[in-house]
Amino acid sequence: MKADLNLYLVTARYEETEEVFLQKIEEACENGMTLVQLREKELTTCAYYELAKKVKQVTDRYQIPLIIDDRADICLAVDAAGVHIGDDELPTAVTRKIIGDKILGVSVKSVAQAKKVEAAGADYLGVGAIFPTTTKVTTKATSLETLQQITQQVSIPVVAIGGITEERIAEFEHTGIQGIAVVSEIMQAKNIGQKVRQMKDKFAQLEGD
Ligand code: TZP
Repeated sequence: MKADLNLYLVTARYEETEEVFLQKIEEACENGMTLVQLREKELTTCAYYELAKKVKQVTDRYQIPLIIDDRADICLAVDAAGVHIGDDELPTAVTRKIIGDKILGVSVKSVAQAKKVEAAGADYLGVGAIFPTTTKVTTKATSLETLQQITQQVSIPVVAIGGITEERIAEFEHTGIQGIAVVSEIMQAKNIGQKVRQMKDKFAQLEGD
């Protein structure tokens, strides 16, 4: 896979202007984010496309791959690095056909799902929500134990997501994850640059397996 999943920013907008939103992404990129996902659920196709072009200008400046949430068409339209899909999207194998060798990430909550999407062509897995989060309405949390079972039973990289704060990073010790995906802890940080650097340091201190 052509991406470093270490510290993965998943975006959310909090009623700020578009300019401020783009500045936040830029500050995160400048300070060590390794991957960015543009995640939009409410925008029209046209608005999603326009925003994706602008975000890609930012990520391109730092040579950080941009992943588009849910939309293979927008990924191809802006020549992003890849797509991230969940349960409600096209099946993994179909998305793989559409995007060719671009990066394909898939959200899963169980070992069975993880094995299935790995076989269908996923490049990496997003597992969560691990901790309580207000960013996404999730039916059921995924335990750290399930996370560890997934990392042990698939050979593609796994990133954890959901309620991840700087303080909670230590809880991922020995889970075998390749990275953490974060929304609010970074997008709502008072000092985004400092938050990114501190989270990266904390993650680097983990033992891994
Ligand atoms: N998928 C599972 S939890 C989640 C997504 C997109 C939201 C994570 O947001 P936060 O603010 O990092 O808890």
